[in-house]
Parts: sequence; structure tokens; C-alpha cells
Amino acid sequence: NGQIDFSQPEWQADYTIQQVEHTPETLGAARNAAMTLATGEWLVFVDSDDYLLPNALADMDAIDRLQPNIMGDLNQFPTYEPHSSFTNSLEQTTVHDSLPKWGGPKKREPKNRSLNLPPELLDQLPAQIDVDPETANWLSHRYFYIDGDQRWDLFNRQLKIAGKVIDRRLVEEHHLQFAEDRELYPDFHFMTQAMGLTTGYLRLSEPSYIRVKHNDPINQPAVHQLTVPDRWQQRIAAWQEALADLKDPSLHLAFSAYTLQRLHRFFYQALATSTPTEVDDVPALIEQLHDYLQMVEPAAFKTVPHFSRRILHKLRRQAQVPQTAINVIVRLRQLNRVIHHHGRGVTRLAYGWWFTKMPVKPRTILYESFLGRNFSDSPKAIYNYLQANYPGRFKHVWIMNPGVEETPAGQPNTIVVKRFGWRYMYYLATAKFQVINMRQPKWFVKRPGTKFLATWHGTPLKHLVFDMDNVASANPLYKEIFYEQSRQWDYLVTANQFSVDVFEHAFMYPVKQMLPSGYPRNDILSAPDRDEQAKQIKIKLGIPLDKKIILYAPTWRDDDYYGVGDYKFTLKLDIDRLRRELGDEYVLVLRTHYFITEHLDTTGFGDFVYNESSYDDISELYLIADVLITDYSSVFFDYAILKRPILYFVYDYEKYGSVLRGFYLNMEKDLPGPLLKTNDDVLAALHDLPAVTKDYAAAYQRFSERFNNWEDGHATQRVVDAFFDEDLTN
Ligand code: C2G
Repeated sequence: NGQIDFSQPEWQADYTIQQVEHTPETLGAARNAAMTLATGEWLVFVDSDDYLLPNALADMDAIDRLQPNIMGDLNQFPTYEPHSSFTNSLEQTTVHDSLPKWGGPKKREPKNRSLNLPPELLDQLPAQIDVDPETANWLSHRYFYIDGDQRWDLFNRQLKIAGKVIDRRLVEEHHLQFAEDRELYPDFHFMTQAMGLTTGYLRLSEPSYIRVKHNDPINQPAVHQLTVPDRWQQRIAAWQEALADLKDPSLHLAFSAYTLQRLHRFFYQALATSTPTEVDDVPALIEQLHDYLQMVEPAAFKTVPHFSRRILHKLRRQAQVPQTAINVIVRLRQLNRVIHHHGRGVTRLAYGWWFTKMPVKPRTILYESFLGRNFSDSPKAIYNYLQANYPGRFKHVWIMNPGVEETPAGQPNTIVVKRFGWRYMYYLATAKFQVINMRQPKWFVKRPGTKFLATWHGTPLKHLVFDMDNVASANPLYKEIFYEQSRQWDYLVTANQFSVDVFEHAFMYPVKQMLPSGYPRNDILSAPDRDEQAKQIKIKLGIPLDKKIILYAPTWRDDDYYGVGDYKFTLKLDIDRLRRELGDEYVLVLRTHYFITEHLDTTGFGDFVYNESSYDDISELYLIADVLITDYSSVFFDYAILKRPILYFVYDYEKYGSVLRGFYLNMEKDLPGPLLKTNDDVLAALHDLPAVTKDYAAAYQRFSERFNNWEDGHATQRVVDAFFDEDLTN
């Protein structure tokens, strides 16, 4: 039901731990040592941080009855990240994901896989086969069985031993061993030999092996994320070993073809992409490739695209890469990149090749808030302050997405540029100062003499980056990318000591580069004329001055999304009831998080609801709100400066806290307002706000001292003085 609690008894297996005499130095040695200790009939390989579903091995029982030898495969979930929403992984595991991906020489997929099941299996295990009578589709079987040469099609994903089940007698009889003398790729030789010795391959059609990914290449890198300069040498050495022992000609061809395909991809990547594959000693690699290609089955060359084939043929004859072939591939790859970025590629190329070579412009400041979605937040406060106090001193460049209505266009010394457009690329490369509240692009080049101010966008409540176990909805390289990007920040703005402490571990960011200033965006909340400002904002939004305002500003949910960076929001607040019970006194201002791309339909609630999800600056909405309803959004840290009542509508509290994210605060104790799980609770609180204020007076006081004692209305000045420093006067 969307959650797994690994501490539950059904997840605990009976096992004994046996100690080997010497600590094995490589992965292969560890596997060999384990095999000498194993006594059962079958060997099942499970990585130490992975899990098997409780009935995984029971399902595999079928192998036991099959003769001759068959290799079993427990079938992995495509990804499983600890504490991420399990439903997501399950949903993504459509049966199509468990189809073998293409890896070997081109062969047609067998037309009707259900006929592929050996009669023994059908005879012996009728109860376990569940054929869809309409379609006779193999996907509805509990097994996917493949034999003969076809099973070599599975090469690209089957060369890893995790999740495989194999007859131990076979291993013993043929002295199958993992490679011990290398750090990487110990499985190749073992797996190819094992597949050569078995005649069939049986995979459960429902995944039952859970491969845990931490997605933290910085602190907990997976083997494929390690920086190993001779990775390719090790890989080819493993191929050489495997191929040398594969006598069967059909296997020889299949394996050769698989490796040539990999080489093709390697050329493609190593020579032409922006992420170079590490190779420390190119001549040695070429020498080794030359040797390896002598062993390869000649017919396999036909399976790779023409350009790579030419390189491979040449390499086979002599240990040298022909320059013309490389040039052509490089050009094609560049063209490809330009086409695939839909035009953005061209401007990006200009950024890298041209703009970053131009001189840095010493008085230019580039600003971005929330990925160009609005003119807001601390960058806006800094901009306004500089305009008021240092007029004419700087050129200001604001990054804005097309279609944003509220922009600083037309203000003195200010231009607005389109995100990813030509001028954007130009200023990104040449502005001396960058003031950004989220993250800069991955490909951003930090040039000498430039200064980067990361203002960030909230006191952390939800676990961030390195404190997060899951990044299910984000890029798998999220942590690594974040780490690299934050190394380019010269300063990080912090709102309180608490944030300083959290950012130190969550971002692995040095404290000495943090500015203990308070948030520039919050100065407006302490402004002497804030009541007058509030009145003007109400008038601007068309809200009657005699109505009080409830601001509902929830955050986003990691598990509620359409795709990467594209989030949904399901409104759980009963607006109709709010209107019925409170409509005379209040209006509701609805404000969804900037990640939510869905436009909530609020027609039908008349003039009770003001959907201000695209209003540029939430701090102006704080100013007019008499009460805030939020959940796990950092908005309440800022709103609390106003000392007005805060309610937490946390209908998914258990799930959010334990499964999706986890919090830095003790939500039960540390908050300045009540946790409310139902609409009844929310309404009861709204009906008696004075009671809430009274009940939470002490907690509010503690909260303000802990989080808001730097917020005195002068944060912007402190940040500007520290960051621009002598550039303000020289
Ligand atoms: N925000 C907003 N409207 C909302 C929610 C958030 O305008 N309905 C803005 C606020 O400025 C808020 C910021 O976006 O402070 C960050 O939003 P969070 O909900 O806290 O979530 P997130 O973007 O994940 O950032 O350190 C803080 C964290 O990074 C959280």
C-alpha cells in the first residue's frame, strides 16, 4: 500500500553469518569465499543491502523440478530507493520494463513466447501457470522462459550475478569462480561460463528482488559510480577472460557482438559527449583493444553501426584510432546534441565555445528566482535594495521565463532576459555577480573573478540532499550534481543558526562561507509601513478590505508527479465547507508550490477563493494573511515573523514524515501551531483562533527565538555589504 517497513518480521530471514578466515580484498574474492561455505542445493546471490520479497524463493521452487540445468533470475524492480514511495516503483514496474532489453546481435524476438515454455514445465506445474486465454500472452505467466541461442539476447542485463539462482553442483563440478584479481567486473567470467553450462534461462515475470539504490555518489557510491581511471582496461580484461573460455561458437558470436556494441557506445560517449568517460592511459587501452579484437568473432563486426565498425576494423589491424573516423563521430554527435536540445543546444554551444571566453563584466549582476518563474524572493529584495541605495552603480539582468507578467522590465539599468536564450547565455557567462535562489545549470562554468551568491529559498524542515535517502522523483545523479554545483557558490545566505547547522551536513557546505544574515526576502515583513503595504496589495488583488484572509500554502509531494520536475497536487482542503462556514468573514487565498504545474480548478467557489499560485511574491501574500494554513512547507518560518496564527493541515503526516522525506524538527513539539489531520480539525481551529493563539503562545515564543531572531528587517543590507563588499564603492 505504498509503504514498506523493513523492520517487520516478514522481512527478516533466518540466516547465520559465517566468518571467513581472511577478509577478501575484492568483490570476486568475497563471492568465491562465500561459495566455499555454501552447502545448499542452490546458490542465490543477494547484494548485502538488497532485499528479497518474502516469497521470492518459494516462487523459484519451479527451477528445482526442471531438468536439465536452468539459470534462475528473480527479476529486479527497476529501482527501489529506501523510504521512497513504494507504489511508484511498483507502478513503474509494468511488465514491459521486465522485457529483456536489446543487447546482442540483431535477432527477432520469439513471436509467441508462451510456446517457449518447455512441456515439462507445463505438465508439472499447471497450477503455477496463469495464461490469459484471450491473448495467450506470456506476460501473464509467472515465468518467462527462454532457451537456446535466444538467451544470449539477455546479455546486457544478465552479466551481473545479483538476483541469480544457480545449481551449486554445477558450480562445483566445473570449478566456476569469480575473478579475484580485479576490483571491477568479477561477474563476467562466472556468468558467461554459467550461461554456457546451462541450457535455459528462467525469469520470474513479477519482480521479487529489490535492489536498493542510495543514489549518493559522493558518500556511498555504487560500484558503477566509483571513479576508476582504468575502468575500461578492467572491463576489457574481463571480456578477454570470458571469451577465452567460451568454446561454443554461437556463444562466442553472441558475446563478441555484445562487447562490440558496448565499444560502439563507448566511442560515442568518450569521444563526443560532455561527460567524458575516464581513461587514464589511452595508448595502453588502444593496445589492449587491439589484442581483444583479435579474439572477437569476425561476424560480430556487422552488428555495430558503420562508423564504429570502421574504427573497430582499423583497430583490429593496427593499434591506432583513425582520426577521420573520430572527427566524423564527434561532428555527428554535436549535431545530434543541437537537434535534441530543440535550439537550446545552439545557445549552449555558444555559451561554452564563445561567451565564456569573453571578458567578465565587472558591474553586471544576474538574478534568478525559482528558475525564472517569478520576480521574487531574496534576489528581488537584494535588487530593490541596490536600486534604492546604489542607483546607477550596476547593470541588473533578470532571468525570467516567457509569459511571466510581473517583471522588473522598464526599471532603470535593468534588462530582462529569457531563460536559455542568447542573452541569458551571454550574461550567465560574463556577469561578474550571480544572485540565484535555487541552483545554477549543471553546465554552468564558474569563471575566475566572478562571484556567486546562493540565497537559497527557505529554512529547511524537510530533509535535504545528503540527508535524504530517496530522490525517487529526481535525477538519479541528484546528489552528485548538487554537490558539484554548490562548490561553485561563494556564499550561502542563511536565515538562522539552525539553517547553518543543517546546511553543513545536508549540503556538505562549509560554514565559513555561509552568511549569518537572515533572509532578505523577509525584510518586508518587518517594514514600518507594512500595514499600508498590505492594504495596497489587497486592493491590487481585488480583495474586499473588510474581509479577513486565510492563506493556504501547501508544499509539493515527492510521490505525486507526472514526470521529473512535473508535479501534481490533490486538494484535500474542503473549500466548499470553508466557504459555507466562514465565507461571511473570510476569503481564502490559495497558493500552490512552484513545482505544481497543475492548475487547480477553483471555479464554483465564487469570490471566496483567490488562486494566487502564480502571484509573483509570496511574502506579499503573508503580509495580507490573517492566518496561514500550510503543511511541510518552509513558508511558516517566514510567516511566523508576523506572529499571526499558523495551522498545519497534515492529512498525510505519517506517510510524508516517515516514508517520503523525514523532518529536521520534531513536528509534535517544535511548531508554533497545531497539527491538524482532518477538515473537521481545521474548521474547529479556524472557528476559534484566539484559543489557538493562547494554547500556542509559549511554543510560538520558543519558535521565534530559535528561528527568527536574526530577522530584524535589515538582512538585505547585511547580505549586500558582505557579498558586494568593495564593489559597492570602488
Ligand atoms: N513557496 C511558495 N508557495 C508555496 C510553497 C512554497 O511560494 N505554496 C515558496 C516559499 O518562498 C518557500 C519556498 O517556496 O519558502 C520553498 O518551498 P517549500 O515548500 O519549503 O519547499 P522546497 O521548494 O522543497 O524547499 O530549505 C527549504 C527547502 O529547500 C524546501
